[in-house]
Amino acid sequence: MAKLFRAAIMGPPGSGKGTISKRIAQSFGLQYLSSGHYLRESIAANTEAGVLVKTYVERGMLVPDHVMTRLMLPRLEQLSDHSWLLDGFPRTLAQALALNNLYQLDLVISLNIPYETLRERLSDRWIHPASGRVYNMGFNPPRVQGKDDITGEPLIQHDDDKPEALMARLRHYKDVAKPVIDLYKSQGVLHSFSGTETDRIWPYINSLLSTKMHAQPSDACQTQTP
Ligand code: G5P
Ligand code: MG
Repeated sequence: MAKLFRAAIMGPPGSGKGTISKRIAQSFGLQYLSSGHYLRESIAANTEAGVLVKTYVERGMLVPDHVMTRLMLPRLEQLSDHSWLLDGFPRTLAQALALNNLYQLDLVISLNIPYETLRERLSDRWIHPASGRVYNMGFNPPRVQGKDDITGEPLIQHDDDKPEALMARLRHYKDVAKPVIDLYKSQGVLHSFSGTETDRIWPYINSLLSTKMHAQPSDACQTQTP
């Protein structure tokens, strides 16, 4: 049996984690777990935890570590025979250490995208709430403005993409991510990608994954796109 492959993708809000994760999952058959998706699912279910989570997400604040680890780690336990990719988790050093106690990551992708690019992208992002399909009015607009391509239902904007919450998310990201990035750098699994366009970054990530998934253990490297 092929060795299991465990990866995570990090980056500020709007850096393309979701877009790139879906391409990785499709191209390499990894199970894809998005922290934002599970949080929104718990908000939609209106459980006690969901009501609490909503108060953080709405304000663009990080959900407490113990809530996040309780949300994410049991899902990984159910995937013990699968290769997987985490999007948006771990976000803090406490989360990374909790994950580290259970699993050694083979690869961590870190996306470095200029602030102005992030701001433009997120203020243009619209979602189909029932399916989670994401549209961008410039990058991948819906066929009919304001409507989901498949169902024709109305698109909405996340509360956490609205200007005030967005500023708070971008401000916090750097401070919180630094020790996590340092941890993965010290473990030799971190690969960083810089650029303003997902389509230009993707070929480098695709080629890295092709190499890593066929040749382990991985070596430390800082991959920079031109
Ligand atoms: P999320 O849901 O994890 P964020 O804040 O990390 O949210 P987000 O918004 O989901 O990040 P992304 O996944 O990095 O962004 O990016 P994306 O969705 O793929 O792309 C963003 C937009 O740009 C899309 O419209 C896409 O189509 C477009 N786009 C992509 N590439 C290009 C391009 O090349 N050009 C152009 N023009 N457009 C492009 O987390 C939400 C909240 O949950 C909590 C926090 O409160 C967080 O704010 N949370 C956690 N809290 C604590 N710990 C954790 N681990 C948490 N995880 C989530
Ligand atoms: Mg996302």
